[in-house]
Amino acid sequence: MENNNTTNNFKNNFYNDIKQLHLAPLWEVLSNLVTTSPKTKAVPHLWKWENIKKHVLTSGEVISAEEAERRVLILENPGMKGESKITDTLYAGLQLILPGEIAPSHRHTQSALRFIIDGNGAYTTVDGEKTTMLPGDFIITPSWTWHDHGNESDEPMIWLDGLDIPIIQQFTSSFTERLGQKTQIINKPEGDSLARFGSGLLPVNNISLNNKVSPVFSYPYSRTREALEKMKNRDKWDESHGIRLKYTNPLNGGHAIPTMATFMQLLPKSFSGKYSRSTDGTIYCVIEGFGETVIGEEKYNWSKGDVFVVPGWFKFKHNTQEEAVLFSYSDRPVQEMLGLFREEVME
Ligand code: GTQ
Repeated sequence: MENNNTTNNFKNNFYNDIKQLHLAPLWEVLSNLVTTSPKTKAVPHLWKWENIKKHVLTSGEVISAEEAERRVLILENPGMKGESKITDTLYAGLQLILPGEIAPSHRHTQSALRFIIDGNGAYTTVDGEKTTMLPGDFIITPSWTWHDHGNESDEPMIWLDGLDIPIIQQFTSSFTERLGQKTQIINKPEGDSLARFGSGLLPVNNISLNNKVSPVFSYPYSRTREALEKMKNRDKWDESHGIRLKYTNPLNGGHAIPTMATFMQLLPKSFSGKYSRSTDGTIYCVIEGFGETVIGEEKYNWSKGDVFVVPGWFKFKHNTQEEAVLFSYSDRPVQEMLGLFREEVME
């Protein structure tokens, strides 16, 4: 008895002493730190366009784009409330620009992508070049490029914003600046970057082939859709992902954005996909069609404008009623660079 007490006191003293010195015993937390397979607080979730569109539009009556700087409703993962994250490493939001409004020019070290959901012909200006936005278009805002958004059309425009905010947070590398003027100077004609870099040709001179980010700012849906359409009758469908293309940097064939992989995929009518899983939690946005994604054992029924998230290492499969087209993004490039990316098809 006496001996036991002595041992207990000895141990308690040890734990108290080390705590005072900001030391902690690994043996109490090791199995939570180094897990046998990925663990995340993120949960699967589906945001139905028909339920959220009206609230995005109402945000236009609550605050102006200029006052808000960016008028966005964040898509928060229900498992990570208040963290402004949709997965552990990525952010998503729905941004609204009303006719006549301008979201003033700024830049930041976070990279952004825009996937256009609704509206007709608002614009974003990136690094001196204006780009008109149409549904299905994919537009990038590389790290530290000036960008402002505006709407000279007569309809509200809503798009999905994807940013690497949590990654930049992890690396304490967030910087931002405001230009101090609403709009930046436009010094290139519209379509310049696409003409120069997005036609299967590259300028011969003065091009650095190891630029980490694509020099193409805008990947119009018309071209993406045509590529999928041409491929669908000839190519073998992937048993889990249908026909899936990745947006690339034409300088090196890598991902368009260094921190975020971006994809567009076509699923045929009556597709019944095989379960698969991968280490990159992925955000999907529906641009055409109807279907469902089964995440774990739970079914998520989707249609145009819906956004859903599949957290990393959750098994999932897609089924369709109609032919469907899905945009998606994840942190895959970072995992690939670090040699961490894994995926598997489940039997
Ligand atoms: O459009 O620059 O959803 O800076 C969040 C932060 C959009 C933007 C967001 C941003 C932006």
